[in-house]
Amino acid sequence: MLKLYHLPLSANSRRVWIALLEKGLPFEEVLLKLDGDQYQPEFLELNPFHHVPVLVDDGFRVVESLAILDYLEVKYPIPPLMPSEAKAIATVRMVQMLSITELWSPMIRLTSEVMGFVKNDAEKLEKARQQVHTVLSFFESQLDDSPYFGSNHLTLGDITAGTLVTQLPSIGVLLDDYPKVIGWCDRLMQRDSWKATEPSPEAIEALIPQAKALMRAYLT
Ligand SMILES: N[C@@H](CCC(=O)N[C@@H](CS)C(=O)NCC(=O)O)C(=O)O
Repeated sequence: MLKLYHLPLSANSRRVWIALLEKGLPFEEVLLKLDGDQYQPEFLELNPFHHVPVLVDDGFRVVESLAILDYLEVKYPIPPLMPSEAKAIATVRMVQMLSITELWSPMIRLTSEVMGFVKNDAEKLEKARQQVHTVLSFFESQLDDSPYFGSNHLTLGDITAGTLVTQLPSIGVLLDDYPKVIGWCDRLMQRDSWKATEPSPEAIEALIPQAKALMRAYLT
């Protein structure tokens, strides 16, 4: 039985959760609060970097959300969430890597500002906004006429980027200049996996103290 250690509200966790649902795989959940429980020795043994998500499959442990997605795709290939053609694979991987390396960090800064967690200086905020818009412009160009990144079907690129991009309006980044991105977000949010994993306002409220501590540690 697959075991997922996660925090449902974390975008890093949510992308694995969505992939499991899309593939129809049953799994056991171990919920962390990230209020210090990620430093418990049993969890550090699983992930010395004290991060969720962690997947354990029949005694085999995988950390890092993108590695987990790759593992699930190869071990449980039906339905496929990865195209097989060279250009499509490149598109999916670009979108995944840019989500992690270029989008996540400025989103943390903008979230910390909207929530009032950190006093950000104006220059850093402007830079964060620009970084997000550079990614959005690139994503808009990558969608071409296909409904998903590199494919007519949902891919790991959509799941990885979608767990971040669909949250942008809630931190003050409007998508108005990116009509293809808007249409793509709408398609994602109509999926059962997206609806089942959408964070509720109550869950977001309950996470505020941990989110504040984690973002302060990340940004300062
Ligand atoms: N690169 C990692 C990032 C994981 C990550 O940063 N997880 C955060 C939650 S969003 C976490 O567990 N933070 C707890 C901590 O740093 O102590 C991945 O993609 O899995």
